[in-house]
Amino acid sequence: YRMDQIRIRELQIFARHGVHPEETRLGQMFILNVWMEQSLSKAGKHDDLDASVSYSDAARKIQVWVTEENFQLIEAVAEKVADRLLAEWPSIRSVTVEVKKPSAPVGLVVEDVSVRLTRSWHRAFVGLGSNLGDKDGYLNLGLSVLREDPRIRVKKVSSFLTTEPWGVTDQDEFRNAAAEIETTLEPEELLDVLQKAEQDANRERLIHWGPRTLDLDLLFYDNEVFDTERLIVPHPEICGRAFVLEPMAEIAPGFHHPTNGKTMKELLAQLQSAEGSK
Ligand code: A4P
Ligand code: MG
Repeated sequence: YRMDQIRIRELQIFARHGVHPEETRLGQMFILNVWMEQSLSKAGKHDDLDASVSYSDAARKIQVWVTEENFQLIEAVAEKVADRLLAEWPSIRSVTVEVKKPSAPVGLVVEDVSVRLTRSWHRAFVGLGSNLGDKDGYLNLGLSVLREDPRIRVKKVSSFLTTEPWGVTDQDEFRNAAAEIETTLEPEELLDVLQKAEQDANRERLIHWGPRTLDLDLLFYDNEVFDTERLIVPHPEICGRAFVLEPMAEIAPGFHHPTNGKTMKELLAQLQSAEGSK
């Protein structure tokens, strides 16, 4: 379904973005169009500005963001405006930003040149595991990395569960958890954040082999299903792993696995009855 929108049209801002030295020296006019998607139901029905985004506040902030630093590309201008709007107003689910440059030094007659991009909050789930050292400390370290990233909001965290090692069984028991997050990052950018956190955790240890101090897996990203060189989403082993399904069933029992349509609660029950009948 389509969401309600607030739109700021043809906002004119004088700024100094561009690749050519004259562009940064002289400056020129940029024109922005902004579409902010959010539910306006509460604001509309109760005539309540606090439930909406003040377009004058938004326009003023955009003016500051666009002029406080100089970019080479209007792509970068649009990216920054989208990123900041999503961070500034939690009610905004998605923004589209168009940046037009009517006086671009093209050397031909053109009306304007422009870029337009859309950025949104996505719902994702991250699995956390540790079986070495201060396990809870490592899970908390992983969570704090997520919490500190302005492009990530941690919505829900499961309890920390003690689980038997799966796969290679002659190792110490694990502590596992799952977290529901919202993020403006694309899947591969999110993986970068997860892998950086794993590295940070491992760097604190002197042992460079053996069991992992912190394992962060991207379990789900919206309802997307894809398989790239770096990333398989949903994580391929979810349905056979109680240490993933248990914390998932705790925080999102009704969430449907996008490839088989079953909920986390159903998948956990299915796995438990299969294991029980062995
Ligand atoms: N990769 C592909 N898809 C993904 C994804 N959805 N999320 C790639 C994260 N990474 C993904 O991962 C190897 C590569 O997988 C990455 O470079 C990434 O590009 P890794 O974490 O570096 O390697 P790994 O830990 O050896 O593999 P993996 O698959 O994460 O290990 P497992 O299979 O998770 O095994 N038992 C219990 N009870 N609890 C546990 O947490 N964990 C493991 C680790 C074994 N047994 C366990 C537990
Ligand atoms: Mg992993």
